[in-house]
Amino acid sequence: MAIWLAATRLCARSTPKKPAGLGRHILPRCYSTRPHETINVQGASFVRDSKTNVPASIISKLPQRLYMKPEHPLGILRTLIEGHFPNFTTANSLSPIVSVFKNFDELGFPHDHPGRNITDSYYINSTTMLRTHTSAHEIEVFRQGADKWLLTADVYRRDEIDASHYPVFHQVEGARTFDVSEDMDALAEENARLAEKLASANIIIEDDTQVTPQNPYQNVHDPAHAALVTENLKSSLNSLILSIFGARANATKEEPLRVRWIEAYFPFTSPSYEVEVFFQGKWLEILGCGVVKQATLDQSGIENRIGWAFGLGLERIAMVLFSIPDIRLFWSEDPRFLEQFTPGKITAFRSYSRFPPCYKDVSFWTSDQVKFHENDLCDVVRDTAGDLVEDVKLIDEFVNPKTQRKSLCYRINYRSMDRCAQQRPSSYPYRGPPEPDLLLYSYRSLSNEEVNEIQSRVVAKLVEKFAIEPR
Ligand code: FA5
Ligand code: MG
Repeated sequence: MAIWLAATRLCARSTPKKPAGLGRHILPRCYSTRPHETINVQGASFVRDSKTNVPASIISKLPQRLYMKPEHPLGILRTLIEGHFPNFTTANSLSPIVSVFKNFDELGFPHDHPGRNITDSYYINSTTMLRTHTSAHEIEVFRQGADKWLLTADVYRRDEIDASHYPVFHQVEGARTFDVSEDMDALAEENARLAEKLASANIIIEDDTQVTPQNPYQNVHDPAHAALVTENLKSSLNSLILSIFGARANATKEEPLRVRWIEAYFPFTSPSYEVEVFFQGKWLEILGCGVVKQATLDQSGIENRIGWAFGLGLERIAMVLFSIPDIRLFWSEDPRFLEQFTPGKITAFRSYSRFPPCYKDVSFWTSDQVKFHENDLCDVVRDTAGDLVEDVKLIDEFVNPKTQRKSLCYRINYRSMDRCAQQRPSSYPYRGPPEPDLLLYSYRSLSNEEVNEIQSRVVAKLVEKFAIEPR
């Protein structure tokens, strides 16, 4: 299931002001109370409106393009994947600023899909957003005519804060299409070859998936063709996983690499699947995929073709392959991180410092007037403290039975990854224009006073934006 489909923390937002003529408080969120101002994103100016919710800390990530750095773990992994699919056209420079239409509507996302919620996605305004997945470019790339392609890019989602979640991550999208009247015999032969190779490899593929009315072949497809394409999708991805994980996973005869296929749902594929890999004692979801909805190919002007597509997360795989314990490290500019990696090689990361954590709790009454969502707190925290925060957890929640007021207590865990006795480089960590909050960074060890100061800024912003009442 797409990650957004599992989202449960959905709620509407409101600002402190009541709209004229409406008897309820539902108004867009607080970031957006200045409708006539503009927001500048990568040199372009956009009119803010009620949906604008991209903070400066996120905008500062757009130019970084970590996946294009040959010596960066994300760049190394992208190159490895592109090497596995040598005949695929690559697209690596597509702008993360896309229309809402392209990210959602064009791919058949229903209007009430949770991913569209402003608590889950970053909107520049009502019509323009930061892409939440690389699938946003599927139709555009299919239209360019390549029948096999890979596309790597940064994607943006509002999310919680912990060691495996970051509001910016990277995906590789891949797709392949076939001419229904010409390619099917060759496809059957290719499938047989791939199956033979996988059968002799040290890999266990657990696949109990069925084609069912809930996850069907599409009516417009000849079931025999859809079966061939599905088989090709599965073999192609199993082969990719074997080549990425096979050596690193130290698969032995006794403990071969294990891959598990699960039925899934995406609005733009059918049948759809997710794939998990068993690594260091846990199942790790690494990708979503499926047979592309024919409507998507029709809109791309390739009506006579049938095809598959997948989207995989680079960070999840890179954390495993390079033994990187915290997703924030991918954004580190500390030479002690960057100098550990060599283009083309997978090497295990050696931890260079582990500063002690320092946690601060914030307890408050939420406002009746302004809706509060945990992702709001996470954005405020990231905007104020940047990557100094390791995680944010709700540790207490209750409703006063007399007043019905709700109290929440969050624990914000501050821990620097990179600090050492050095001056702050002028570019660290924010490359855009100076922003007072982000200047709180330094390369020194993180002191209690400094954390107190950051924490009081976080609380002040929560009061300002969400009318909370500290307890
Ligand atoms: C998608 O994003 C679909 N666009 C994938 C797809 C493409 C399906 C083409 C069908 C055809 P999902 O939300 O599950 O699906 O994300 C895909 C992968 O991105 C996940 O398997 C995971 O590896 C990675 N991913 C998702 N959310 C996060 C996150 N918060 N942090 C790190 N990686 C993530
Ligand atoms: Mg998923």
